[in-house]
Amino acid sequence: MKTIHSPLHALHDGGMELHRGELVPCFEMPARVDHILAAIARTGWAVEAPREYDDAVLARVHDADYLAFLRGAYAEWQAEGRDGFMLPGAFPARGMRRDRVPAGLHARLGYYAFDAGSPIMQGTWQAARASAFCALTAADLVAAGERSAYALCRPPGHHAGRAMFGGYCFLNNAALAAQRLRDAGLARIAVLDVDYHHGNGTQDIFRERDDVLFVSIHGDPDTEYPFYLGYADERGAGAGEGYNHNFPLPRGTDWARYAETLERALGLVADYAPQALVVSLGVDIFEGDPISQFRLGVEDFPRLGARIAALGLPTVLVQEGGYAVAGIGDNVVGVLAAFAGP
Ligand code: OKP
Ligand code: ZN
Repeated sequence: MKTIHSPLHALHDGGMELHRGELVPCFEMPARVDHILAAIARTGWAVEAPREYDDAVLARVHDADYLAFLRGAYAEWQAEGRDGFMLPGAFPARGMRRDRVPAGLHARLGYYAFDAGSPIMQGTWQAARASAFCALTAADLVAAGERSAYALCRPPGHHAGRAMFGGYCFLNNAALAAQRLRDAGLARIAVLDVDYHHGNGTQDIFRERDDVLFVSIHGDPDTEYPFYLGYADERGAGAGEGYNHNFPLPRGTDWARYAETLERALGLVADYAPQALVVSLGVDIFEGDPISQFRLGVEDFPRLGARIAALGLPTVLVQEGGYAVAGIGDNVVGVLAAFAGP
């Protein structure tokens, strides 16, 4: 199985995030990719650079005004004589205007963001585009007949909405991959999100659609980020009603508990009979993860991979979270091994 990777991810580096009331260095750091690449190098699997795509491909999932904001925000910041990284401090919550995009840079920053945990810096746009290109390239490979491909995306994507960034995510890599598969003529795509955090962006992007099924297993949003989406009663809307399934699980969930829920989730995917599967592969379900609360051990990731691979579907695996940096490579390769064959 091919890994699609771009070194441009490293241009997004060095910010701070507001984490539960404290300003701390971002858990989402370039070293994550180094560890994944090192583990992949030990397997001998091929690593390739992504293809290039124009903004029209990104606009299949994201609004044009949002893409323009991401593209130009840092230059505007520099024009104000600032450097370092940008973080928003105010957001349009209930009772405030969301129907107009304000003019000022800081006002727009909060308008398009949903948390103060996702700094934008000099290289963020380039890194986010390269990350999206990895997912799109992996989707193109699978559309062209490969059984599976792994997009080593960084920054991650599943929290990014049509016109919204947050949770370290700017462009929704998994949604772009799913849309790319649709645009290649595949009729039904399933997205299975196993990251510890609910993929609110992906859910929202496909909420009213029946051509992309979204199934997610994650920490209960009553206490776990992103808090305001990911509950079991969110089933999709309009034509998409019944094509969205959330499985929130409590803190402390171990493999035994996880595996039961996984079977139900996989059953929903199988019943949908999709032409391809996109996996939002967050390995922050690992017991050693510093910001997550499930208890999967290193030995559980090959089990997870084997269960997903047993669906027998053409599969695009898209890297999402995983912040136990030293263990991230083994956990990712543990899942991928089931797809790579003997
Ligand atoms: C991204 B992914 C809130 C910051 C909280 C965000 C965690 C994002 C996880 N100010 N941290 O799903 O692994
Ligand atoms: Zn996560």
